[in-house]
Amino acid sequence: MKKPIRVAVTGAAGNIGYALVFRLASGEVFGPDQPVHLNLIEIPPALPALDGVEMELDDCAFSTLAGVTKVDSDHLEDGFADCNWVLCVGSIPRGKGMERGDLIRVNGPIFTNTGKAIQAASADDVRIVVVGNPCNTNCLIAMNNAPDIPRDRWYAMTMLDQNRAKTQLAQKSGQGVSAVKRMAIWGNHSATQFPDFSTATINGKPAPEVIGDDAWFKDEFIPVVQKRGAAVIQARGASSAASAANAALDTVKAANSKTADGDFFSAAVCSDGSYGVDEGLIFGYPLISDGTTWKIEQGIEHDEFAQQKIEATLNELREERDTVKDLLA
Ligand code: NAX
Repeated sequence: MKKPIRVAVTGAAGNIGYALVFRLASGEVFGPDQPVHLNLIEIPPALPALDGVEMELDDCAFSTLAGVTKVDSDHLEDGFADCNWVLCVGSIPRGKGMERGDLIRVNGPIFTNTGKAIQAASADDVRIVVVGNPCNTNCLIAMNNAPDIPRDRWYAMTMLDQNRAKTQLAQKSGQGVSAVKRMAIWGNHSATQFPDFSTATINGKPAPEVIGDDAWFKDEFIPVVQKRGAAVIQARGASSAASAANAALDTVKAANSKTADGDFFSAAVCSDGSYGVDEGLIFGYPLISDGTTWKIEQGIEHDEFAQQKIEATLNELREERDTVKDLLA
């Protein structure tokens, strides 16, 4: 029997956690022959709910689930012990009428401890996906509190934005979503993100050519993608959960496999200075993975419109970084 892959999920009894852990256990992500051990982490008041999640995992009788370890968030090193993947979901979600920026000081401190504990306890090959918002800056905090972990191991999630954008393009063009490729999300997972339609293709043709309506891209597509999270909150009275969990799994799959020739996927990673972004910021880029590490897609030319959008989201991330300066070790 293969050695189990150990996956830690923080906030495992929350809405996203509940939509995430069963799919992790089912074999969907790492394959039908690969056992998975789940380390489920919650704050102490949520541990009874976590017992219920474990019971339901038992009741699924997944052949790929090698075991479950439940850990309270006061013992994070136990939670991350020997983990190959850490999915940081646990945090306070954005409520109705609340902007992500408001969350930054509430959720930031969770991630100093997270970074330290991941460095102290996780497996040598650990990779981390930060979902909890503000995810770019939470990832920045955790990464800076774990200086011994190589920087290419850290991802903040912009895959949900990529998936939202792909669907908008598919629906507008009347094509299936798998016809849409090369959909880049630049910058912050926030309302300033830049969903870059200029690189997107539909059945191999440039999306702007296929759709042929510049005003639609600028006046509808971009705002719809940027504000989709707020629209879901408005409609559901709660933030995106199933689609967010799906995107977290898509991120793990994309990072863990070779990107198809000519395509890329979106995630926010530690900038090496590409495209004029400050080195060390966690910035959303188009990435090409070899299954272990990634490269930023190079050579994309941005017109003035795109440059302004990228500058705006970059400035927001600089401000967020300045707000949490005291938390960057
Ligand atoms: P829930 O409130 O349903 O669940 C969060 C869970 O985290 C709760 O069970 C809570 O007990 C737990 N938790 C809180 N602090 C913790 C800590 N220090 N350690 C461990 N667990 C802790 O929120 P949910 O809807 O699941 O959303 C979770 C996070 O995802 C939020 O920050 C939310 O804003 C963020 N999102 C990120 C998205 C992205 O694309 N990056 C999209 C969806 C979502 O908005």
